[in-house]
Amino acid sequence: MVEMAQQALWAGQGPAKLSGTDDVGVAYIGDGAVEEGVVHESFNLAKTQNAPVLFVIENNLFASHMHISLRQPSNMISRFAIANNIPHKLVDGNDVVAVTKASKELIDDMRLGKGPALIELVTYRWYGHVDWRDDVDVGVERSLDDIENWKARDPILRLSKSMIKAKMSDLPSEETLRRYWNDVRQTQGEIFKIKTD
Ligand SMILES: Cc1ncc(C[n+]2csc(CCOP(=O)(O)OP(=O)(O)O)c2C)c(N)n1
Ligand SMILES: [Mg+2]
Repeated sequence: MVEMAQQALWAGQGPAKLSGTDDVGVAYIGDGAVEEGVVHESFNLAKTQNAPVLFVIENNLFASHMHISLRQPSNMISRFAIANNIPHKLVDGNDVVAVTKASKELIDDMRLGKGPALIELVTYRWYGHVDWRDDVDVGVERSLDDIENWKARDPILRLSKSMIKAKMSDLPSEETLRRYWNDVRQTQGEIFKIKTD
């Protein structure tokens, strides 16, 4: 996971600097992965090299089985952008439109030569770190209420609801979308069962 941050750093730095293209590197990093020292070296290096890299932090509040409040003195990962003088945005990670808009603004600036940027997407991990079930991680402590409240903020359903409301497309109804979603979940479950049987 963390190595990818470094690769994106060089992917961003290489093409843009050597061939003059407006390519940018994008590194996706979890709130737990941020605890690796190399990530902080990458933030520092990206800034000092003015590399066009967008660090996308998926802050889903859990690293494997531990909540962020048990691991860090603050639940805001973008404080590391401030420490490195990197422009950043803190966004509702379950709002597809907000994420797209904020990312575009940061990437537009990067393409003007303003160097790296960081976007923190606050969200919630519905499932286990390594599984599709809700609470498979050993020792994970969280309430079912929390999971249900976050599920009500499902980004895909939220987006389709606003598209239907804005009459932006002839999308199927919410009920049909829910049926599709349940079909996908069921198929996922069946595949998993075949694999583990
Ligand atoms: C380089 C490296 N160091 C340590 C680990 C061990 N590790 C496995 S899961 C994990 C935490 C991941 O947390 P996060 O990035 O928030 O992912 P999530 O649990 O939300 O899927 C770590 C540190 C690893 N896989 N790779
Ligand atoms: Mg996480």
